Amino acid sequence: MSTLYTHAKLATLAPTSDWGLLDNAALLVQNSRIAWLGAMADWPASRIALGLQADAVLEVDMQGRLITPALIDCHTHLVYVGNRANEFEMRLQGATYEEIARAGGGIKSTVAATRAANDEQLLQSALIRAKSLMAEGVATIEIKSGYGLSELDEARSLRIARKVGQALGITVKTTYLAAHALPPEFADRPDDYISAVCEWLPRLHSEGLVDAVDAFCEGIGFSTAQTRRVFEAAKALGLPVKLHAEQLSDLGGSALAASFGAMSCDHLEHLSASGIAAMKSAGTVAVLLPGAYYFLRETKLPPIQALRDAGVPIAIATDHNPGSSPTLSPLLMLSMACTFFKLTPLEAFAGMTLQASRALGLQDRGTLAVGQRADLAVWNVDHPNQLCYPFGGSHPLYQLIAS
Ligand code: DI6
Ligand code: FE
Repeated sequence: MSTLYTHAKLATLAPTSDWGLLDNAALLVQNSRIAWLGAMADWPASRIALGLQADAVLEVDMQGRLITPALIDCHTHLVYVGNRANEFEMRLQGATYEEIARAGGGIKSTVAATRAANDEQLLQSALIRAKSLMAEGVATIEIKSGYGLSELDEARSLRIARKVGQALGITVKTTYLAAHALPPEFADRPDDYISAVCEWLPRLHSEGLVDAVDAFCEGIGFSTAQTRRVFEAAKALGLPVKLHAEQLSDLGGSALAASFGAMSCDHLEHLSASGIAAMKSAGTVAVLLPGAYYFLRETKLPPIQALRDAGVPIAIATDHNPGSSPTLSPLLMLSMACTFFKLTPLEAFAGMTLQASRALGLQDRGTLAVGQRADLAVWNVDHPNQLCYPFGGSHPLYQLIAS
């Protein structure tokens, strides 16, 4: 059976300079793909041209609602237990994120909690988070490991990430982020830890657990030399890379990542002109994370205009994690991308659809076009700019259709 969504307004995002709005339109889904879209008036002739009998098409009246590509959250850390509200309070009293991390809190405290949890606790908490993202229109989620930091615990996190996708009928792309922090077993031996990270990777990859490889390249994370070793291990397996880069300082991680053809560099508040040029020539997407910018009370903005001028694609994601971005609202991120980063609503929305698909190396989603996956978000708004303008509690999603 084919399904035709009728009387809809479509925001196709197909011409990238524009919302690609189509009023009084219809969209045909066959075998989980968009098989046709166009004006309602063109449907009868198109149905015949497609060789479809009228009774082979189930018609669903959208009553004028807006249909967009489903959202894509291309940067999350969904698999962990616990919370870091205590560190939030410490930061409000003057401690910095870096000081807390250096004192053994931060990522390491979530690693301890995550290692102590059982599989069911870990899965259930990840499912609840993923469902919250879906409630705001997300049908593709990138999920990083990085709160296990041992071979067994990293494998467990990645397996749970895969299970989230299977259980909820959405796409989950997994990212191996063992190079996130130094676990206690390797205290003061970061190079030995990186050797272990590189050794675990082929085994986890052979289990089908890894879609991409990431690292936290930062003063409180890993150096560019250590990141390079992780990227060499990924390259040897043909795995794409991405990087947490230039969030708190400029180590030149973006240029390194670009030299490995990175799909994305993420955060980028301290990105330099040479980093931008390297990203542009490698076709690397800039993933901006307004939640972390807000929650860490950053004041240095990513170089948005320079990224725009250079033609580097800009994506937006939640960066959901317990330490620097405990948000589960992609729509709030769209609003913040506009208010903090001065993206236009179209840039922000394309950043969580079209550009986010590029950041994950996915060509089959992020726009409404024939042949694309029929991952659709149906909204109770008249125009997609209304998705970027309210902040908090707007609940505009009518239906998520995840193929
Ligand atoms: N950058 C981030 O935003 C998260 N990881 C990273 O490398 C923060 C992770 C955390 O604080 O738990
Ligand atoms: Fe992150």
